[in-house]
Amino acid sequence: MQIDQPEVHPSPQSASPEKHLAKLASEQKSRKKWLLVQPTSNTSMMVDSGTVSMPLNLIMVSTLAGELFDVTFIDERIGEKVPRDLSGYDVVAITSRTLNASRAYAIGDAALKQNKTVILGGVHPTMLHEEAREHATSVVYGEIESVWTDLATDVLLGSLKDVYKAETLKPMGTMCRPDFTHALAPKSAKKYSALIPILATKGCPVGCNFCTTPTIYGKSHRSREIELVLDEMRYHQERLGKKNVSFSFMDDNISFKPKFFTELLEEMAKIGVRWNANISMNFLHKPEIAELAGRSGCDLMSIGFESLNPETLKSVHKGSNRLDNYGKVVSNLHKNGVAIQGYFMFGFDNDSEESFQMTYDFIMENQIEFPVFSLVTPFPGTPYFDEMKSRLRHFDWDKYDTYHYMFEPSKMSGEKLLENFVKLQQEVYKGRAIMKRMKGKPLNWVWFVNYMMHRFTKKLKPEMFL
Ligand code: B12
Ligand code: SF4
Repeated sequence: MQIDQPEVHPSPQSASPEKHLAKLASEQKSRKKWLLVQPTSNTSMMVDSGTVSMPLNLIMVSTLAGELFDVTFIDERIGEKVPRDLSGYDVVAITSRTLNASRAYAIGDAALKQNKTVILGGVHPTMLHEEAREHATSVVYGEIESVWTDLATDVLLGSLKDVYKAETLKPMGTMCRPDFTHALAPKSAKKYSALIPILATKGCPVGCNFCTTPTIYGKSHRSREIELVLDEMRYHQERLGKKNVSFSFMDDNISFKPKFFTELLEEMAKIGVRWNANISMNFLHKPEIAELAGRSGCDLMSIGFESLNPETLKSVHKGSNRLDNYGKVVSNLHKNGVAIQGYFMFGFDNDSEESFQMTYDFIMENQIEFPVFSLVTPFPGTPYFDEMKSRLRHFDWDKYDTYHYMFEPSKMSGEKLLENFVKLQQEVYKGRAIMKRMKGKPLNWVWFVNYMMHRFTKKLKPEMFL
C-alpha cells in the first residue's frame, strides 16, 4: 500500500491549513465525540498489572482532540471498560503497541461494525500500517502532533486517508503542553502511578537494531526549549501545591546531547523536583554527570545494560555501551544517591549459560537495586525483526511483551535458555540476595519493588515463557 502524503485541502485562497481547520471546527453544529482508548494486553507478566504509568501517548492525542472535539478517555489497564454500544461516539481513536495490538484491533473491528470512524496510532500500527489499516479507517504513522491539522480537517470533512504520515517532523517547541484533564477524570485514575510523565526530547540516533525508535524517527533528536520543560514542571508544582513533585521522563534517550542534558539538569536543580528517566550510558561514567543527576533530584535511572557480552553488544549496534564503563557508571550514581533500574536481555545468539552467571555476578557485586530481565524480542519494523523473521517461533502479538521465548539461540537450547532465565531472576530476588544488593540503601519504594519481585519470581516456571 502506498502511504498517502498529507495534502493541503482546498480552503479559502489565502488561509493556512491551521486557519482552515479552525474555521471548519467553528462550523461544527455540535462538537464531534471522540472515544480514546488505551487497550490492555493479555500478558501474564507484570507489565499491565499493579500501578501503571499515565499514558502520555494518548494524553497527547486527548490534548489536541480536546481543543476541537468532546473527548472521553478510557484506559483499560486501570479497569475501565469500552462500552459495547458505541452510538454515543463519532470517532474511536486507539493507541497500540505490539503487546496489545490484538486487543486494539478487536476494539477497532467492533467500532467499524458500528460505522464509526476508527483511528489507530502508536508504535505497532506505525510499524505495520497495512495490517492495522484492516482494523481502522485510518492509521497514523508516528507522532500525532505532526499530522494533526490534516487528520482533524479530514475528520471534519468526513474524508479520511488510509495513512497519515508527516513529511517533516514538527519542532518540539511548537507542541502543546500535555493536558491531563481527560486522563484524570475517571475515579479509577487514582490507580495511576503518582509519577508525572514528561518529555524533554524525542528520538535517539544510537541505532540499536532491536529498537523501533530509529525506524520511526530516523537519526533525528529533537528537544524542547529548557524553559518550556521547566514551565511544565512549575505548573505541576503549583497544581499539586508542593515542590518535590516526581517526574518520569518518557524520552527515548534524554542524555543523547550532553550539553542540553546538563543544562536542563542544572535548571532542574534550582526548582527542587524529583525525577527518573530512561538513559543510555554514553557519558554517565563521568563523575560530574552523576553528581549533577543526584543534585538535580534524580531518584532512579533506568539503564539498558542489555548484556555483559561484548559480542552481543556489538551485534545489536549498542555503541553507547562500553563494558569497561559499566562498573564506573554504577558506582558514580550510587555515590550520589541515585538508584539503578538495570535492564538485561537474554536469548541472543552469542549468549551461553555463562552469560547468566556473569550477569548475576555483575548485579550482586554492583548492588543494582532493581534488575529487570527480558527475553530478546524482535519487534516488527526493526532491522532485527527482518534479520530474525525466518527463525521466529510465532507471530502472536500477545506474546511480544519481551517475556516470551522467540527463537532458539545458536549456542544454547531453548530449554536451557528458559531454565537459566528463571533461575537468574529467582536468585537475584531471593531474600538474602535482596539484603545484599540493598544493604545501606534508604528505606523507600525500591525495597517494596524488591519485595513484590521476590513474591513474583518465586512462582516463575520456564513453561510460563513459552
Ligand atoms: C517511556 C517508555 C516506557 C515506560 C512508560 C510506558 C507508558 N506507560 O507509556 C515504561 C518503562 C513503563 C515502559 C514499559 C514498556 N515498554 Co516501553 N517505552 C517507552 C518509550 C521510551 C517512550 C514511550 C513514550 O511515552 N513516548 C512519548 C509519547 C508522547 O510518544 P509515543 O508513545 O511515541 O506516542 C506518540 C505516537 O506514537 C502517536 N500515537 C500514540 N498513540 C496514538 C494513538 C492515536 C489514536 C494516534 C492518532 C496517535 C498516537 O502520537 C503520540 C504523541 O506524539 C518507548 C519508545 C518510543 N519512542 O515509543 C518504549 C517502547 C514503547 N516500549 C517498549 C516496550 C517493549 C515496553 C515493555 C513491553 C517493556 C517491558 N517488558 O516491560 C513495557 C510495556 C508497557 C505497556 N503496557 O505498554 C517498546 C514497544 C515495542 C512495540 N513494538 O510494541 C518501545 C517502542 C521501545 C522499543 N523497544 O522499541 N515503556
Ligand atoms: S539507545 Fe535506547 S532508544 Fe536509542 S536506539 Fe538504542 S534502545 Fe533505542
